[in-house]
Amino acid sequence: MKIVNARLRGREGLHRIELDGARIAAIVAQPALADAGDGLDAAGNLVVPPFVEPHIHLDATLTAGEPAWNMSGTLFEGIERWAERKALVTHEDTKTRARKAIDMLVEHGIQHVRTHVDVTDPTLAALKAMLEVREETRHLIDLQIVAFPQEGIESYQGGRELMAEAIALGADVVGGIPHFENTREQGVSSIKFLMDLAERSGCLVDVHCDETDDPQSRFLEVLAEEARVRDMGERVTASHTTAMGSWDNAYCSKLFRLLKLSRINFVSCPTESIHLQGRFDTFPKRRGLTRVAELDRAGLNVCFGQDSIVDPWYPLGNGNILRILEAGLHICHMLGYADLQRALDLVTGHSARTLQLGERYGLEVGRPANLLILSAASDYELLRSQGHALVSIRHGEVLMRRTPARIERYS
Ligand code: 17E
Ligand code: FE2
Repeated sequence: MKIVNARLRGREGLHRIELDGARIAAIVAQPALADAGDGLDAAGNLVVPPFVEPHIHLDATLTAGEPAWNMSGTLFEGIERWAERKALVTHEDTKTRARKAIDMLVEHGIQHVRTHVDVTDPTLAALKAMLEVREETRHLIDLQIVAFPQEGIESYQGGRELMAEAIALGADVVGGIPHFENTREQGVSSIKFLMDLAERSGCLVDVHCDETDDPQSRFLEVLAEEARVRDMGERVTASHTTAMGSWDNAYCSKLFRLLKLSRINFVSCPTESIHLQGRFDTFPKRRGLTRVAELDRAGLNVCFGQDSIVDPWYPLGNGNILRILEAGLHICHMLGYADLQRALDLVTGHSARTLQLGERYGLEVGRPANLLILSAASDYELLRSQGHALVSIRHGEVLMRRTPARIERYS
């Protein structure tokens, strides 16, 4: 298969991309072709590697209102409502809902996904279901499973054992939730425990860290320091870190030095955080997001995720990561010219680095033949037009094709 008239980010002119089975065989500059022949015609639009979903909870997806709605809109009520739904979770129920959500992701050009699966359940029913989904959907996505202790590692009965069992069963990533543990000390010891577990097992780390407006929540420094001394930074991710929006500049100026030394990754879920945070404020009201632009300017790796699709924490969502990108750029004051030129980094290359995809990702000869044809010729124009992935190619074959809406004008 070949794609012609492809525009590539950061390169002049148009290109032909040749796929040999499941690999990219050649990328060659070529003037515009009026007739695409037997090639797929990108028509001068961008061709990029697949979108990445670096942070989602597929085990909780499509459960909003079951059995009750989150009426306060807080993270903590979300956790309570989920605990009620979790009691009803079955193997088949989890698989059915996760498969529906994966279809939504696929339809928006996502081929790499990291999902947090709640392991604070003595039966580990959701985890066992998601391990099967990971294998059954390999033709659609590459799925990383995080062992995520929603109700705590130290604060939940048997939390440590459940985490270790989840990793032994085949989870890819060790999670955590230090700001939810009952005490500061438990938060700290949970991080030491999970970093030990990751080091022993060779797993990656992705911690829900400081997902609160409480400026006293300061577990990020603990996670970053653990990553630094163990030299594991690139394999470690801090998700949410919304308290950073409430920490003062003096603290952040010291903290950023450590963050840079540690080289850990960051995920922000802007639609989720603007909805869940700021809930204890009247006015002025905090935005409740981490310092995305500032992390980025400091040279740290930061990307955007969806977090939820219709669950106890967030009632909306349709799988479209570009919706998250658009909202995030607004909320984080990143609609300046320079940010618009490279906005897709936040849902492609930066996220791939967070997931440590390495040579399994990217438009380069020899790498997997996974790519998207988009509906616009630049990052800026894709955002402005609220464009889409029109074609998603995986393992050298067309996985998804979207026909844009057609508008008829009568005057
Ligand atoms: N659980 C959690 O602790 N935080 C979230 N944002 C979601 C689940 C969606
Ligand atoms: Fe999350």
